[in-house]
Amino acid sequence: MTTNPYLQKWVDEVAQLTRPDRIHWCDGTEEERERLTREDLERGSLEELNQQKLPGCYLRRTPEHDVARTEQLTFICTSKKEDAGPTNNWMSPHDAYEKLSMIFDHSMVGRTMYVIPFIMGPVSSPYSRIGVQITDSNYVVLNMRIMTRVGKVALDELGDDSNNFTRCLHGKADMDIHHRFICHFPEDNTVWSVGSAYGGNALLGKKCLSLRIGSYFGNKEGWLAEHMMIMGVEDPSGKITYIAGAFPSQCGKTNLAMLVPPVSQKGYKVWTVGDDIAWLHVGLDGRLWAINPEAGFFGVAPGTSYKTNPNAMATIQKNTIYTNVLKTLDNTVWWEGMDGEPPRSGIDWKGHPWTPASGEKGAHPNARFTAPAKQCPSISSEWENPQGVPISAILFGGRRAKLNPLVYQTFSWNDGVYAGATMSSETTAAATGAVGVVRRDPMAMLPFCGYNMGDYFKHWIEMGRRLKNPPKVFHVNWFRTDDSGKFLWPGFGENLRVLRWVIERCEGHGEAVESPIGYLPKKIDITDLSMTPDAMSELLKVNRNTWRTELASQKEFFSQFGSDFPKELWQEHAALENRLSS
Ligand code: GTP
Ligand code: SPV
Ligand code: MN
Repeated sequence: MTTNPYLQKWVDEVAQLTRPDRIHWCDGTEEERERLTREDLERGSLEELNQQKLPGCYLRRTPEHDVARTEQLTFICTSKKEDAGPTNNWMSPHDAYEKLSMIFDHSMVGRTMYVIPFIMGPVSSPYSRIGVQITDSNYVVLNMRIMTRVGKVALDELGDDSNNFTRCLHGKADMDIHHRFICHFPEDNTVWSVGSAYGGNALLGKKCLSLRIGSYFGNKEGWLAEHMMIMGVEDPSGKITYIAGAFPSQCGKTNLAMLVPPVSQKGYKVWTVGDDIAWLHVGLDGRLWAINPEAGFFGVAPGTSYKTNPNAMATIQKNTIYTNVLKTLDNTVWWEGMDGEPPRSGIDWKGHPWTPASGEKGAHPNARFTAPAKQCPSISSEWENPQGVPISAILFGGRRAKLNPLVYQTFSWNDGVYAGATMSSETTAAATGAVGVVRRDPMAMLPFCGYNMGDYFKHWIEMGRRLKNPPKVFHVNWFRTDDSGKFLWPGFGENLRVLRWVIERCEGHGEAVESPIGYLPKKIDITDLSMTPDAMSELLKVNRNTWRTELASQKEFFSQFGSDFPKELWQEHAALENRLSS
């Protein structure tokens, strides 16, 4: 399928190592999808769902130990350990190649090795990047075909004599968690992942290329690869403001990107550009421009409903792969938080008979849907614009029950970088490990930064110097709770009320009150909301004592970077300390 000598040589080398029975070059055609699907249906690793109700939709159940990203098995393999920084797991490239080669050795005997050329980013965008993933998993191919632009279009873009593509090697091997490693070799523009077929571990265009490898190149080349959704908010006059938002995994990016304005917000529309990843470049106009490198959504199923996210529900009615959801008696799908009553019985994500009384979750808390972005009713007409969209505001946010107010605007770009660098959030089911524990997650990139995070902060500061018109930077928190643990803010569509203040601030007119941490809204429109003024003032409360404790914890976090840390963020830290004590 290609005459590119670099690509041919690499595919030969991998085949020598893994010894597949067959090699198949993915062309991205419909026949290919049908054949791969049929094979998986025959093997029982995919189940056909009700084709009247959910045409083109299939269900996959993964092994119980392979349901989320495994951060402890994810490594940045740079020649020097300090280049990976204190927040990443590190392995030397030599050790990693050796260790993983042993696992990959003959691991594809009896299997087909798929070669998937893919583009991250719109076709013929100067900001897009080419990857080629090798895998022995049909499921991974089927997902990659939705999440990226695959086949001939990618080979054409790569050309006959370019070596400029990310080599993404993936294999199931024996699927033993003790033989699972997700290793990144940014110096070689290479990813090797073995032993998992789940999402971010296995769809290597996503977190591995677009964030870990991407951020490494972004630092070298002067752009940013971020864990951000991108949305356009159209006001009643037709003016569209583009906003990018970084929230940790399972903290509301997809929902915000697909927001449906409530009836009280007449004349507003929201357009979805991306729901998980943004690549940001400095434009000739001195603004920050964003593309979405992905072509699909790998979204969280639980909590998704016609009430919370109707655009997502509409998107996933066809051509969707569901992973680890509950299957109902009529072969449709269900998960916790879906509309209406739970089904009276079904087959749970583990493949066992389930009833609401069984006391078990029907869907895994990190159950997901994979669906083409173009099926989304709110998809922006600009989502494949090769130049991207100009960003007016950046939102940082997370789940913090008590600390952060609903929204505040930072004082400057550097103060905004500080707000991003000090982000913290309660952990979720998107990664294995305890759920609900507060951890620092700078810019929602803690698990995804492909180099030393201290240098990453410096790079953010440097980007600000190059932006004549930088976006305004805000912090949001949809997850603040009252004393009984209930969310104070209705969230979802109602978040538009907060975005309206954000946009007013970008335009220079929204009214604000200054607080030690930043500008708070003088007023958020709560017409038609059953919210008490007390709840609103609780939502916007900045408790000086809690923030002083927070400062100490930030200091501890910053200190681990030693000299690899921008002095500007220490200055912002000191400035906040001063404002809190004055
Ligand atoms: P990843 O795909 O893991 O990166 O997640 P994400 O950041 O895209 O989060 P997503 O939008 O899928 O939301 C995660 C969970 O949070 C879902 O169960 C949502 O229903 C819930 N959620 C999203 N937005 C809100 C909100 O505004 N308020 C509340 N209370 N919950 C929300
Ligand atoms: C996340 O965990 O942030 C996700 C899902 O978007 S995964 O692709 O598994 O990383
Ligand atoms: Mn994500």
